[in-house]
Amino acid sequence: MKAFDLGEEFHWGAASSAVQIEGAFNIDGKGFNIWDKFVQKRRKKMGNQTHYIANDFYHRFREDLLLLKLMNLDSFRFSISWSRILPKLNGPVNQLGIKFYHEVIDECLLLGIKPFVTLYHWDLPTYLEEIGGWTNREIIHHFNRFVSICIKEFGDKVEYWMPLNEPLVFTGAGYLLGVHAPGKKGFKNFLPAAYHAILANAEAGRTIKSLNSKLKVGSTFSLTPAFAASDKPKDINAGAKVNKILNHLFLDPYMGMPIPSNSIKMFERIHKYQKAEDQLSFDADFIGIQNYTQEVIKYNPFKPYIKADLVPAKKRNQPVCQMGWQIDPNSINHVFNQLKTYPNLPEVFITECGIALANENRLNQKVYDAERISYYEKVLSNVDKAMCEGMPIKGLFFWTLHDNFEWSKGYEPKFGLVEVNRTTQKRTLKRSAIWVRDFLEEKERKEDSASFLLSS
Ligand code: PNW
Repeated sequence: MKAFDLGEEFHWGAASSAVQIEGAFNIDGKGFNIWDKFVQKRRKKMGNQTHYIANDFYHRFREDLLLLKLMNLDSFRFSISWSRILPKLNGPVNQLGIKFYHEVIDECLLLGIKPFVTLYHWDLPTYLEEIGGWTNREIIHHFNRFVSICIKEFGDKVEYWMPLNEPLVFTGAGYLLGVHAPGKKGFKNFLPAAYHAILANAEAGRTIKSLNSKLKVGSTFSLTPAFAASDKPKDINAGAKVNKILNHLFLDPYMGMPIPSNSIKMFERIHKYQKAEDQLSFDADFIGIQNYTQEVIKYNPFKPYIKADLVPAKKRNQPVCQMGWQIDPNSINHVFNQLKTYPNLPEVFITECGIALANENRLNQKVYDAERISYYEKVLSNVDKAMCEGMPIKGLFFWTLHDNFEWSKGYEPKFGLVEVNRTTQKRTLKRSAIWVRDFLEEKERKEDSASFLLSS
């Protein structure tokens, strides 16, 4: 088995988010968030699947953190549920929520696992959505209050902080396409939501640094390479536009470059929300990149504003995962090429990467997910290569620790290294989890003997 080099200081982790694993959606003082509401409304459409119990991480986190340990992972990425900490508009802090996250963090530290905390993984409190959510500029103030509370509580135990998870996905799916909570549609919602997410991202970073300059701060961005379907100028133009939206709209201003608002006529309106004093860039300690696939784009004159369409992977006869996404572990190489163009690139963490596969290959109660292993092997060798060429990658998080609630798609897509029985909550390591355990063990053995040889 190959032991990837990737240096000794590399962080190996698994990633997760509150809505997708915690459950306990209405106990111990937690308030409602937009996903609680969205799922309640669409319950029938979703075949009665809810995140109300999910993986019951709220009660089983000790067992789950042991699973990380068992796989020799040294880091855990999870998110803090905003409405568990602040259940009411301008109301008091929910001490039971605070206690829960202290317990999770303490357990991580006890086991020698580094906590990496996301502050917003899409679960806006409903009381904020009632006043417009991300479309209302007041979100900046509310998010900063939540961020400050978390930093004051947990900042002396947690070094790595990620203000936002994938601003493109929660604004695009939630405020443009309406397929994620809060289910809003159209540019009139998307443009202000996107602008306020860009600003909130930078403001939250500054808030964290002003409270404790030693903390490491960086947001996470979904980066999905987009290619033109043909050499025709119209397709090339369509591909370039979609590339700007998918890969530049949020990352560029964070890195100190202009919002690429000239790529689509409609996007110029984003500046309506901008005030002269707004500082959209942030001098981040790191950025988190999340890549799952790539897209192919063709010109479509009937698509309002964008005039472009994705060509589904299936139509292109490409292998797909359960999400319908093209399986291509080499997509990440294009992301690295994009990152090389930023002159001030900070450290990079791959804060998510993964593949959704049905747990069908069973033998003797075990899940043989060979395709996940070969996917990760290829991703890791691409990461290895990029690092050899000088890309400052400092860690990688598998998405995800265990099969969980995949948002609007419910429990069908399975991204986990660990299987969860939905009736009994029993956890079973998949073959890929054993593979992670073994190659990390092998890596450690090699490092030990190398340092022994060097010291003798
Ligand atoms: C991420 N895309 O979302 C999220 O951070 C996770 O919560 C989620 O479970 C995971 O990926 C798998 O879906 C994405 O369209 C949603 O390229 C959409 C895309 C990428 C990531």
